[in-house]
Amino acid sequence: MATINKNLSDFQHLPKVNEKWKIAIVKAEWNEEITDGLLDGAMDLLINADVPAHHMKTFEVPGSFELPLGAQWAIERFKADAVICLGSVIRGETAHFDYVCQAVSQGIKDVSIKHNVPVIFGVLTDDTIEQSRARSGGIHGNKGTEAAVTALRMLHLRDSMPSSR
Ligand code: DLZ
Repeated sequence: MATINKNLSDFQHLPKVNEKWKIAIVKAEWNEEITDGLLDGAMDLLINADVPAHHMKTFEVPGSFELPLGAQWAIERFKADAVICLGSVIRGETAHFDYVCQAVSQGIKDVSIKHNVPVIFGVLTDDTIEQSRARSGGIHGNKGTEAAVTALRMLHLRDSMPSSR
């Protein structure tokens, strides 16, 4: 999340991209105005970082609740090295907010650990749509851009970490 202390959207020094890395984006259709903004931010970053077009693929799921399974399929079938999950959950008047947020955050973490693949949490969890607009290309930056930076940084870390004891 973009904050006054840390705004990854301003990240200037991207790790060098290995042209073999395959990156999947899984985007929720729910609150599409917001998730389209997140997708634009993520795609712009990956293109500017020179990720080859044929190694990027976007998959759509109905809502944020479906992001973890979409990520799992992207790993198993597209053989993604990293998955960027993009969603927008807005509190509104319903207890759905808490159930969806809890399930998505746990589910994304579970898929990541199970498959040993970075699955990035690019899900906005806001009280109002105005807050979400501010974080999907508005005054507080773009969480989708930050999620893409995080994916590249994790792959760089994976490939640079010594594997010997
Ligand atoms: C049902 C629901 C509600 C109330 N709110 C949101 C939301 O703010 N953001 C979102 O991505 N999805 C929402 N959903 C849909 C659920 O994620 C899910 O798609 C359905 O419950 C079907 O499993």
